[in-house]
Amino acid sequence: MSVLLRELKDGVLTLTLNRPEAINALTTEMLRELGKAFAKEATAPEVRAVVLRGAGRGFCSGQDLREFEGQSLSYKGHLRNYRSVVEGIAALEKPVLAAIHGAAAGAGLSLALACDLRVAAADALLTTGFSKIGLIPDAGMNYYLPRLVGYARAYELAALSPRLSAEEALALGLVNRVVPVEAFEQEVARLALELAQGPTKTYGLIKRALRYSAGATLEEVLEYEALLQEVAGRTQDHKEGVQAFYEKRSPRFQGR
Ligand code: T3D
Repeated sequence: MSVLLRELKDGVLTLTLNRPEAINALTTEMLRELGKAFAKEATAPEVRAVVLRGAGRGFCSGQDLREFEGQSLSYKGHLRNYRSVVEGIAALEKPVLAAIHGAAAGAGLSLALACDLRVAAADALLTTGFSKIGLIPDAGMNYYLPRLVGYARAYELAALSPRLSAEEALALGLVNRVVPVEAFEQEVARLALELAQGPTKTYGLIKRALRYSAGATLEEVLEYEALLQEVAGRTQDHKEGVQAFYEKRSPRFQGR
């Protein structure tokens, strides 16, 4: 059985981390598969949204702490595998949704934070976890965590590694919404389909604009968004959206 399951349905590519016996602890093989999936499969035109999730009882317990047992690990080398995944998610001009149930720990949480949206089941447990084993956050967490929750909270979460419930994570802004366990599958499928039926090119441009704004001045953002709006304004989906408004109906976006 593959360590990464892929399913494409109705424009949604679902990537499922598949080592449930270790709460989907990440191995080199899994990271390479994920890197390929975001760089290649997810870029196919028929894919209009991506869901990242875990098999079994949790999302992901972070790096497999048994993979390099007894070896002296070159972190610089090893972290390149994470980098490919995190950069792949950032570069993908399509929405990426993390569906978090059960535990999301360490680098598993890093991957969830690198996604564009996070839906948590009410049983989710989020923890940075790194400091508990004497490490600093990695796999992009130092970038995303302070941007999501601010420096002081990021420091606290990284240094003390508390175990956050889904509701606590929601209050901090780490997840977008919390869904009862019994409604989780349905809500993830519903939201993923809504994204896959949206104006895909525009979603890509939104991602570009928001990412650009993280390191830009107001003047630069105003300049850049005008440039991107030129692109959005020429999409078929923009025409369709306006036409649907005139005709008082829901738009039928094709992602073009
Ligand atoms: O050293 C490096 O490689 C550097 C890289 C670092 C990047 C990181 O991600 S650091 C953070 C690594 N992750 C953790 O420290 C989390 C470790 N796991 C936990 O804290 C807990 O397992 C959970 C909170 C995630 C879930 O707890 P619980 O009680 O629901 O499950 P469990 O019983 O602890 O785990 C179930 C099985 O999964 C168990 O296996 P066993 O004993 O039944 O054979 C456990 O050992 C295994 N497992 C859980 N996490 C990992 C793991 N195996 C390998 N690596 C793991 N990270």
